[in-house]
Amino acid sequence: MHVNHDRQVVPCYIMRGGTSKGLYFLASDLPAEPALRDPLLLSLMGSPDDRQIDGLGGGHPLTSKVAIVSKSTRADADVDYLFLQVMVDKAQVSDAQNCGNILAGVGPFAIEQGLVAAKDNYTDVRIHMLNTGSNAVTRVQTPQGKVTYTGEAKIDGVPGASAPILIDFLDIAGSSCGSLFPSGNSQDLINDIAVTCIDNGMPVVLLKAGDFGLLGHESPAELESDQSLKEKIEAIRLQAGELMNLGDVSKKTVPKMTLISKPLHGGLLNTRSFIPHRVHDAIGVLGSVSVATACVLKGTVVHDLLQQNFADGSVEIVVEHPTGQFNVEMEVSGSANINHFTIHRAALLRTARLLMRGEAMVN
Ligand code: NQM
Repeated sequence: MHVNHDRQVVPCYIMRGGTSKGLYFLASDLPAEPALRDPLLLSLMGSPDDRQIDGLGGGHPLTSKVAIVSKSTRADADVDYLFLQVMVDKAQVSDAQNCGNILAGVGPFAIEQGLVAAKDNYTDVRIHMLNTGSNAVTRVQTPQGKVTYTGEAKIDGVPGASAPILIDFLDIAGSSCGSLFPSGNSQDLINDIAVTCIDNGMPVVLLKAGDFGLLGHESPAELESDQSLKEKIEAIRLQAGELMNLGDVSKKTVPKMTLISKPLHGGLLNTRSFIPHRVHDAIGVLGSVSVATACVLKGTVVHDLLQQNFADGSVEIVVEHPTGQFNVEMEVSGSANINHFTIHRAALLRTARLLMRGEAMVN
C-alpha cells in the first residue's frame, strides 16, 4: 500500500481473464497477513453488497475475483499466483479454490510488471498456483518483446477476438481433495441421487439433470430462480464436501455442482454449473477439466449417460455450456482402469485483456 497525496492507494490492474474479470495485484503491494488483506479487498470490491455499488466488483462471483502475483523462488516456476474469491453478498474472502480463468491474465500481468522477461514472438510463463500447489504453463503472445492482447482467438462467452493464451496444466489430479476420486468411488449415492465426485484441478460434483426433472439446457436465470432445486443441490453439496475431504463447505465455494445432459450442438455433453450458488454463464476452466476427465473414465455418471469409450493418447472433449462450448485437450493413459489412470497434461485456449491499470483508492 502507498500513501499518495494524503490518500492510501494500492497499485492495481483490472483484467479480464477468460470469461471472468478481476483485480490483479503484486503481492508486495498488499499486506501479507489475511487479517489485514481481506478487509482491504472486501472494501475495494464493495462487498458485502449484491451490486457491489461502492467498489470495483461487478455484482457476480465471476467479476469479484482477485489474483496476487509474485516472483517465484521455485526452480520449476517463474511466478507464484494466489487466487482469492471475494464473496459478493458476504464479508468473506476465500482461498479454498483455484481459478483457471483468472489464471489466463497472470502471464500477461507478470510480463507487464517486469516479473518475467518477454521474448520475441511469444513468452512461456511458468506459474505455481498457491491455492493447490500445482503448476501451469501459459503461452503469452509477445511480438517484439511486448505483450499484445489483440488477435484472432475467440472463446465462447466473450465477444470479439483476442490474442490466444494457451494454458497447459501439468499435475492437477487431486489438487484440492488429495485424489482424483476423493470419496474413493467413481460414483456415490447422496440423497438417492447418483453423483460423481471428482477433482482434476477443481472439486466438482457431477449430477444428471434428468434426475432433477430438468432437460439440462435451462438458462442460468431459470435455474437460479428455482428455489427447491437450489435447496436439493445445496443439501447434496454439503454431504459431498465431507466425502471429498473438504470438511464443512457451507462457507466454501467448492465443490462446484455441475448438471450434465446429452449435447445439443455437436459437443460431447452439455453442462450447467452451480459455482456453487449462482449458475455460471459458461463453465470454469479447471471445472471443465474435471468434467472432461469424468467423461473419459468408466464408472462415472457422465460415462453412464454418454456410453462413450476413449482410447489412451490424445483426447479432445467438447463441453457445452450456456454460452457455447469449451474444448479440453488431454493426454491420458490407463483409461480402462481407474487405478492406473494418468492424465499427463490438460491443455486449453483462453484469452485475456488488460482493461485498466492504476491505483485503487483505499477507503
Ligand atoms: O474452474 C468460476 C471462472 C470460475 C473458475 C467458478 C474457473 C475454474 O470461470 O478454473 O475458472 O467456478 O467459481 O472463473
